[in-house]
Amino acid sequence: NRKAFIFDLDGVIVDTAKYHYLAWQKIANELDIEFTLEHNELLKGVSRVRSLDIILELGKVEASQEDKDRWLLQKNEEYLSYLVDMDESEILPGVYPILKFLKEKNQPIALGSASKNARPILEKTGILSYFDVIVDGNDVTNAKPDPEVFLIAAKLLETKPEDAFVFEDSVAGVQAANIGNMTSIGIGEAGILHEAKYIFKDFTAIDTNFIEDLIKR
Ligand code: G16
Ligand code: MG
Repeated sequence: NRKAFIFDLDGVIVDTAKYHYLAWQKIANELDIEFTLEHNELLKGVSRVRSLDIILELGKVEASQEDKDRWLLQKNEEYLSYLVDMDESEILPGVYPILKFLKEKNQPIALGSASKNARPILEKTGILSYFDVIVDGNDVTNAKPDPEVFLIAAKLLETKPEDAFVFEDSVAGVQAANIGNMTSIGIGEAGILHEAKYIFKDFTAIDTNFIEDLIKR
């Protein structure tokens, strides 16, 4: 069967989660809302609009759509300011060798991200050409844990969901893969990502034998 390898972006390929965090923290500060790293887990893999709602809920702040739109714009501008100098050095350890291995084995590769900034990040880090298909925040209506983003990716790669493998760092993303009937591979802490079928602390912990076994299934 034709397999598909679907990668989340933030927290899997690049460590942009820290930039999202810094940008949201700035908004939260201005609104006098306490926003910790623990709160930030709730935002991982979650769309920009939903992220703001979660922060406002944390602070029990009610806001007009106008205010929300302004903060969303402000957050994205702050976030983009961190991306200006981004280059291949920001690719997380172990990711590049796995991408290369999959390419050598002629495996279909997709990006499945909630971010609307996915394309420029892949361009800046020099790995855009590794992806046969890119599905991002501009293409989906339902946010993770809805499996839409991964289902579209599998479909475009002409692979059945049960033959697709999803690399994810967020709880919502792991759930999305599971709900979509795909094999979830958690990248991060086992305590947080316990719903994933497999869990690795990062890509340096994944060896090519593991990938080879997935391809042969
Ligand atoms: C990412 C991040 C989220 C972020 C979302 C939207 O998703 O994990 O924290 O809120 O994208 O990003 P943007 O504001 O750039 O559209 P993923 O799915 O790549 O982890
Ligand atoms: Mg992520």
